[in-house]
Amino acid sequence: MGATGAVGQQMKDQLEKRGFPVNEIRFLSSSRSAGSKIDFKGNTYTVEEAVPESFEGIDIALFSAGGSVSEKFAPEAVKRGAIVIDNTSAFRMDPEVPLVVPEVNKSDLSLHKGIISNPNCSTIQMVCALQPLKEQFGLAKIVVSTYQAVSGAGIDAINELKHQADAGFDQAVNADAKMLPVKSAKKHYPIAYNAIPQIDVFADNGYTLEEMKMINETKKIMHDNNLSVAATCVRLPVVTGHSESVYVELEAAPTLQEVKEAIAAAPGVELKDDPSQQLYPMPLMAAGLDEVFVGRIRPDLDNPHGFHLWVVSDNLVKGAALNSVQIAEALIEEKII
Ligand code: 11C
Repeated sequence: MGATGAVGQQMKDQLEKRGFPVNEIRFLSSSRSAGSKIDFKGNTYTVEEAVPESFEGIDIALFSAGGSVSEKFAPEAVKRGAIVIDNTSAFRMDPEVPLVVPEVNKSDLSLHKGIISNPNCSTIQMVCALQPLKEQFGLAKIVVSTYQAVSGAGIDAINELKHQADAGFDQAVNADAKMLPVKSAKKHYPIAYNAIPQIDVFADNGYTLEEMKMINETKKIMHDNNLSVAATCVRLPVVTGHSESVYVELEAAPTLQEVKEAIAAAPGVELKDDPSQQLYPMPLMAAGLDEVFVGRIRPDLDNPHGFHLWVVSDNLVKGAALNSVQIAEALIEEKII
């Protein structure tokens, strides 16, 4: 569901690339995109407009078409026997719905009641990097600042960045802007040559919803309501790949080498950290790749429990499509489906 969107296209690629066992597949969308063609494993499919009956006979329904679409169609899919893996925020904080990053809390899948939520992209990459530190040293506090790509806001936002960038720096301040910081906002700002410290709308507490997602989702995935988490989320003129500067305080006081070894051994995470070679992760080099890359690891200069990390991952891959497909794979591995 949402097959023609930025994440939907990546989901199709991941299913193909990972050899997911598919007997039959349906590509669904709103009426706007219905009729477009999608190639999958050598066959061409026509995208169908979703109706409740579209989910008859479906085992696993991957959703990424916006929260209101999930609210409308996910219960219809569940009613017809499907397990829904939903990549929207619609159900993430529902206590009845597992919110899963397989590297962190795969065991929560067994608690599902039909819907499983895929976390927000910026949350996923952070918890993948921090889970090994939690397991080995205990986590007390996280302060994260993000540097997020426009692809998180969809294909129209990517096109707007390209258009504004092509128009050049001299035109940047007056560039036509309709998509960012969020389409529904009263004011829009150009993203080319800019940095926008607002992702999604503001909550009453002065944080944006993106920041609150990082805070609340991290606590839920890590099963720790007492974990202290603060987030500042910023949009940059990067097409794909979210970056995060993470300050973490651990319960233990490990050495830098111990922290690096823990991160290097973590599933789905790659250590890319050698200042002598100017080696560190960057979004341009992470685009299209599966891993969460971590570098620039430094001990805090004042607090022996504190460490600073730089975490980069493709927000459409591990941050969305890959994580959803890994959840589907885990359902099979764990014999839940
Ligand atoms: C962004 N993180 O970069 C958002 C996109 O809740 O799944 C993903 C929104 C979500 O704009």
